[in-house]
Amino acid sequence: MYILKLREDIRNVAIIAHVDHGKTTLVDELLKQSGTFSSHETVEDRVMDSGDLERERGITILSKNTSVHFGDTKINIIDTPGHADFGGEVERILLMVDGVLLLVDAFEGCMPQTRFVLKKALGLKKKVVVVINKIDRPGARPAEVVDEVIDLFIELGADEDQIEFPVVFASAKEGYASFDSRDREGDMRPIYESIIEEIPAPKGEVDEPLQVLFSSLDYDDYIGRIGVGRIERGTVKRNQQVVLCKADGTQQNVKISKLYTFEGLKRTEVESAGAGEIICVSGIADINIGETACDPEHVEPLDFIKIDEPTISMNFIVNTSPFAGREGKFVTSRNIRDRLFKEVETNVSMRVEETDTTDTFKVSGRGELHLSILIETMRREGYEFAVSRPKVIFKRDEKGQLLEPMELLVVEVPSEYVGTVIEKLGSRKAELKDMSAHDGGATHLEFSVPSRGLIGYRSEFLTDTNGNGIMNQIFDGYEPYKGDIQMRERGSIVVHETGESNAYGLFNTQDRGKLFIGPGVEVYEGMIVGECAKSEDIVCNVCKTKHLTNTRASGSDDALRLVPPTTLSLEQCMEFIADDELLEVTPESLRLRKMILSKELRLKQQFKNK
Ligand SMILES: Nc1nc2c(ncn2[C@@H]2O[C@H](COP(=O)(O)OP(=O)(O)OP(=O)(O)O)[C@@H](O)[C@H]2O)c(=O)[nH]1
Ligand SMILES: [Mg+2]
Repeated sequence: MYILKLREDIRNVAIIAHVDHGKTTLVDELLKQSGTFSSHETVEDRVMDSGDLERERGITILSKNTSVHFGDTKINIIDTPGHADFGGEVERILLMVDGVLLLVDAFEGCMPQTRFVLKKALGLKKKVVVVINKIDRPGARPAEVVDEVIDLFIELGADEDQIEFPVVFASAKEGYASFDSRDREGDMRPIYESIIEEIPAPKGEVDEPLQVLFSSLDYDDYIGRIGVGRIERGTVKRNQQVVLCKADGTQQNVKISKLYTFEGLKRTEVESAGAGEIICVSGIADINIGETACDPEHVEPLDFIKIDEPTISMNFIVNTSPFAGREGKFVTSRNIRDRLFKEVETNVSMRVEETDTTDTFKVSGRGELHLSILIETMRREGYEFAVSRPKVIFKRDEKGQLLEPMELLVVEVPSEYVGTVIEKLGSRKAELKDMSAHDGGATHLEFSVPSRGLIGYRSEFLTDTNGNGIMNQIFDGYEPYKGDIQMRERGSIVVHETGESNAYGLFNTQDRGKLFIGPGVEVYEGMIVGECAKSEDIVCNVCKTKHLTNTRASGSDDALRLVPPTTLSLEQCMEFIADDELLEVTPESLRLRKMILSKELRLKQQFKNK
């Protein structure tokens, strides 16, 4: 039998987990303790979260590569995003590695995304090392969490080999790890050792014909587009001619002008690299994810896994508000079109479609955060546009039956809120699947709920539980349509005429609901400045000034007590808007508006609809 050689000097590992379970913090520690940084270097926390939005929000959005050395072995590490909306990333990243560290929070235990990423890893037959992290947390329950992980492996149909997983207990934050759950000191050595002993060395012959599978893309202002992939077979050299096999089956002759490997946080240029290595290449202008670079004499493309389909979509529309073009640099249909189509080249689980109207594009993604990150990125780049209410993507089965996306929702709340949560979710067609009480008074609830029903629920949930609840959701396949859901219970407070809001106008409006703006804000007719306490929209004059009389009334404007306005975040705005409303996005402002700005025309439209 022919036995493939192993690259004993390399390990390729991805770190996977539910959001916030400490992946990026663990990478920090693995970098630090392997001596990657010199002693005088100050390294910021979560150094791999290098994007602006990543740092601001404290979440990982794009997976990133790094490497550390332990003894004679180079460990290539890929930090992955934990948020469910970026799950598409994780899946293809797994193709570059031979094993994973599955992190589970010692307090929270297994969460929806733990299940999702573990399922993918097991499905691709990757070796799993379980790391019970945050062991330092008060209330950490490592033994119970290990049991939960075992149950999860069984439930996901792991084979016997897989179930024999090694476990390390760690505090990424405090910088120690141990095979004993009682230890609270030490260093990261047990993690490095587990990687080297448990995760198989990559297989591959350096003398065979070249085959590189690209699973990720990067961009650099100086060198342009960069393909990140793993050498499955052979050796690649700088300036080598290769045949690039595209996803559509076509082939292209290209030259790899430069070649890099990951060393710590940097890309280091190398002359050549052999099977088992993770590399970056530049010089291929239109390289895409899923493509294989082959030796021209042996063109054998590798299979690429199917990326999960989008479940939610919204329209990106040219801004037509009276304030259009004031704040943005890129405002035309052409600008928006080009930017959106550029996005989908690298953002693989996103789709963009043209529509019947040239100024509207339908953008589909894996969830609200997936779309809101794109919106935020574009506005920071100087784009201005409007978006419509996010809608879930329906499908039909073979028999023509309407299907809708479902979510598995896991809620953790103090027991006094259980009633409200169940009731609210019930009206959103959620079905309670599981309920159990934890020590310390928290109740764990699991629901199956239409994705549709969860749009806009998060802020309601936070209010209902006074911020004491945690909710996590994950896409859970398509099911037959569950029937109508009454969406927003309240109407909007709509501006009567264009002008500037003032204290008097706002004072006279604030009893009607919750205001989103304070005085001194420029508004236009048809703009939305608050949520109405009633179920229908009301039109208010927030720019109205007091009639001047000869004798100044005793209470001047200063005496008008205004309730502080509620400022909505981008996600809250997206969740707030109704079907006949839009969110206007510019580099400086987020404005809510009716699609039809004039009250008269809105009434006519309503009349027609009846
Ligand atoms: N107490 C404690 N906190 C930790 C530990 N590890 C990470 N944290 C904290 O948990 C939070 C999330 O950490 P991250 O490293 O960003 O988590 P992540 O898994 O990379 O998150 P995503 O990439 O967004 O999925 C941060 O506030 C960390 O400081 C730990 O071992 N103990
Ligand atoms: Mg992270």
